[in-house]
Order: sequence, then structure tokens, then C-alpha cells
Amino acid sequence: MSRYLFLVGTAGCGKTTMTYAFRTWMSTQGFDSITVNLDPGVEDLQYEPEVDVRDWITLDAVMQEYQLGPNGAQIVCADLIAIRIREIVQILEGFDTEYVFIDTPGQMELFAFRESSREVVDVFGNEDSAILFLLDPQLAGRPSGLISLLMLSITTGFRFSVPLINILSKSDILSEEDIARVIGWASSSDRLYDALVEEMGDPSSIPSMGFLSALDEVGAYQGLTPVSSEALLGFEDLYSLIQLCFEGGEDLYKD
Ligand SMILES: Nc1nc2c(ncn2[C@@H]2O[C@H](COP(=O)(O)OP(=O)(O)O)[C@@H](O)[C@H]2O)c(=O)[nH]1
Ligand SMILES: [Mg+2]
Repeated sequence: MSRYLFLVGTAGCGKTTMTYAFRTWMSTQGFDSITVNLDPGVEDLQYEPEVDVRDWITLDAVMQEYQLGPNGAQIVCADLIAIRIREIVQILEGFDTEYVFIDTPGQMELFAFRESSREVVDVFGNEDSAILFLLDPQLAGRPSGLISLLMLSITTGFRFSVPLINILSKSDILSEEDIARVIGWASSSDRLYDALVEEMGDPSSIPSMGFLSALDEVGAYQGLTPVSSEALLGFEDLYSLIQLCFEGGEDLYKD
């Protein structure tokens, strides 16, 4: 039985690079995994996916056929993918593999906020799926940016009802101190509030503490796992968290 890991996050946060890097890490550890590209508009992929949505649907073809610009065509593509998803999943079921990495479209709203995507996750099976939510360090490196990303992450988890892990992507571009600081903010509403006050200066211009505490109720402060696809760092911790998601704590790490 395979586990499906959906990589989700804002444009350019590192989904495609991490799909490749995580798969590479898995093979160095002797774990089986395959990759799926669900982005119909990607031009250069650095990995060769076992299943590629572009074999069915490409952004260029949809732009031509429906006389649409790239933005409109992306939306049509998202819905066309939903129509074809059973076929794609059937092909995936033919692979005997532990993990399936699913690289989602560049712009996250095409995956997270189209009704058709819920159907996509449903077809894969909610119990066997998890979302790896990537936070771009350029935004997450400031309290105000981190709050926005945590809210996006919560919204995504809420829409799909599958376990979600928050990842601080491209952690190699931050110093050790900065990583520790961001992880601290992402673990406690008090620390996040203090940092926000420091960032914004004028307390009257910032959301109330009550607003940040409320995010606690919905699990916003689960913490962040720093990962660098470039330096191949953090994958072991991430792998353990994924195991926890699926097994509820049982350690399945191979000898
Ligand atoms: N320094 C660094 N850059 C990265 C890392 N992961 C991705 N990038 C860069 O971030 C940009 C966007 O990455 P991509 O994987 O295409 O993002 P996507 O739009 O979310 O699929 C590219 O220029 C990547 O080279 C990383 O771990 N470290
Ligand atoms: Mg991509």
C-alpha cells in the first residue's frame, strides 16, 4: 500500500525541487518512492516523474484549444485534471511503492482552492494521504509573513481533512539563529506576538493577541521542520514526522 504525500505551498516555495530532493533522499535510505507531476504548466522538470499529468493535459494545449491566457487556462487545467484523476490514480496503483510524492501546480490556489482538488485528494484516499506544506523562508522570516503563511496552511488543512506537516523550506538560506527564531515563533502565540510587536513598532496597527491565540485552537503552532533541498538537510526529521502521521507513533524506520 502506498502513502501519498502532496507538496503544497505558494509559488516558488520549493515544491518541485523538494519532490526531487526527497525522492533522492529516500533512495539513498533504501526506501521505495515514486514521483507524480500534477503541474500542467511546468516547462523544465529536474526529475523524471513516473506519472506526468502533461501526458494528458498541458497548459499550452488548453490555452490554444480554449483561446485562453495562462491564468484562465490554469483554472481549466485544474478541472480537467480532476476529470482524469481516476485514470491517473489507477496507473499509480500499478506501482508497488511505499511513498508517492505529488508535486502540485506552481500557484497553490489552483490546488488548494479549487473544488476539483478536493476530489483529487479523495480519489487518492484521505487515510493514505498527507500534505507537506512548504513555507517560503523569504516570507516566513518575518513575523507578519509567518502569520500569513500559517493561516494559509490552516486553510489548506481545513479544506482537505488530511494530516498536514509545516515545513520551513530552503532553510539553507537562513542562519542557524534565524531558523531557531522562526521555529520559536511558529511554536508559540506569545513569542509570535512579541516578535510582531517588535517588527511593526506601533501596537495599534497589529492584530490583537486574541487573534493569534485563536490560531492555537486550530493547531497553527505545531512547529516547523526546517528542510533544505539544496543541501539535502532535514529529511530524516521530516520522514519521522510523516511516519508519526500515518502510524501514530510506531517507528517504522528501517535498520
Ligand atoms: N537555496 C535554495 N533554493 C531552493 C531550494 N529549493 C528550491 N530552491 C529554489 O527556489 C526556486 C523555486 O523552486 P521550485 O522548486 O521551482 O518551486 P515551486 O514553484 O514551489 O515548485 C528555484 O529557483 C529553486 O532553485 C533550497 O532548498 N535551497
Ligand atoms: Mg513547481
